[in-house]
Amino acid sequence: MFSRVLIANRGEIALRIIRACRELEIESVCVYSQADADAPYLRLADEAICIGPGPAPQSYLNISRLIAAAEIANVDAIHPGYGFLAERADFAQVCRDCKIEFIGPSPEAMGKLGDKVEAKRAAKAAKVPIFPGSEGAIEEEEEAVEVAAEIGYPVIIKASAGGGGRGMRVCHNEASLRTNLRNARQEALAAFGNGAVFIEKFLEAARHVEVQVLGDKHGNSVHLYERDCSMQRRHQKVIEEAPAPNVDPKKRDSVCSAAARLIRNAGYSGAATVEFLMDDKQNFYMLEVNTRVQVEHPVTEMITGVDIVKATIRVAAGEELGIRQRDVKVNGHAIECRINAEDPERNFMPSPGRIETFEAPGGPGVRMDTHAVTGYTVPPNYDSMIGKLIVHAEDRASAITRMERALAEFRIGPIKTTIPLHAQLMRNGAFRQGGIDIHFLERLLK
Ligand code: MV4
Repeated sequence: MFSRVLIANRGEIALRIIRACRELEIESVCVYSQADADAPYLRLADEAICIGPGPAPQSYLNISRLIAAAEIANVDAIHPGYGFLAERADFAQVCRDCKIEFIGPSPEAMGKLGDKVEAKRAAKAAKVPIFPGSEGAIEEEEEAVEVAAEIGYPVIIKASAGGGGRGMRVCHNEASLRTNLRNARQEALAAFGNGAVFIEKFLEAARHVEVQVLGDKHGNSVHLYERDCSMQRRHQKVIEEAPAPNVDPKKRDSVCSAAARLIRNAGYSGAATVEFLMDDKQNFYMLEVNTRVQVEHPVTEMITGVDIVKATIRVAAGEELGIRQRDVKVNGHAIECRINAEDPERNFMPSPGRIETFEAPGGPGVRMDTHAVTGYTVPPNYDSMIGKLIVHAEDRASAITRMERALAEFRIGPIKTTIPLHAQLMRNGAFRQGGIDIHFLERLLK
């Protein structure tokens, strides 16, 4: 096992990794930017190293500074968390070249599953359901027109290197396909340095269902069932839950097994999420693979009892997963509300600043993953998420009641947060039924 791990991240996920290291009796070294110099979680690490000014390109995204810190601190491994450098195959390769273990997949596996065209190819070979569309990247405009005629409009153009909804265009006829294709290529090249685009059938209304998987370096892989993340705004998830409500058990088992097969075939080690859209007949279509630990991993931890962050560290150190698929059971229901320093009354305008009041909820079945405390100042430099409130209960209805109770206990001021929005959503009839689609929240907010 590792002796020392460098955490190349900040905020709640840095703290989550510090805690995992402590429980594994590994020393943690946390890097921070000048904007985070006063953050209280840094004192919970064994060592903290300033790597530069607030702007991420000069700190959390700066590979040479991170490697310098890792060399000085003499760590065995680097945990990237999520965001920043977590899905950069070039960073994983630099770590390998410097003989520092990257806690995540190999650069090869990351490169393969992180590219959407490659991931679709791998999915097809592993019999993971995908949308009908072009075989690989589009080379000629005429090829796209032929494929679209075959699968029928509407179709969607996506950038192979894109993610989180960037570089997508919906086309309802041949003329718009031709125009959009030229623009999409240019945009993809400018934005991602890779002009490869592909097309597939566009699905209007759907649910976002994603499968959590874990792999090790010995060819073992398991799935930890699925999450529903349909409650989102502008491709930012707002509420996540596990398991996905109202899904047929046979369809669930088939899509979850398929996801585990995909990462096993790719020789993938670490945590991955295979994202799907699910239509109203509960057909699944893979969207993409996220090659990292995700923000919403706690809901899966709560229903399966598996510590996903510890698992990523153990498998990176070469240990076997030690989890048999038949032993992974779903226990009850978990819901996560993302607490953002934003004003839902003012179009989600960021609300950074000093937190004067911070009274977090507690009691049975309540988990708070946050680095915020009374007196903490939310810096304006980064993502506005300041924490996650997670509840676990015996069933979905009880979990909703418990979340309402926990949200009512929560006091944060004077900064604005998304707490009032969550309280409203917990009372919403469609949400309470289970099975809202990915456009629900944006329709509601209009
Ligand atoms: C789609 C789609 C409909 N049909 N693909 C958006 C983010 C990226 N991961 C893929 N996305 C979509 N791909 C086909 N063939 C609709 C979306 C989409 C979406 C997906 C998941 C969660 C929220 C979304 C919001 C708008 C569009």
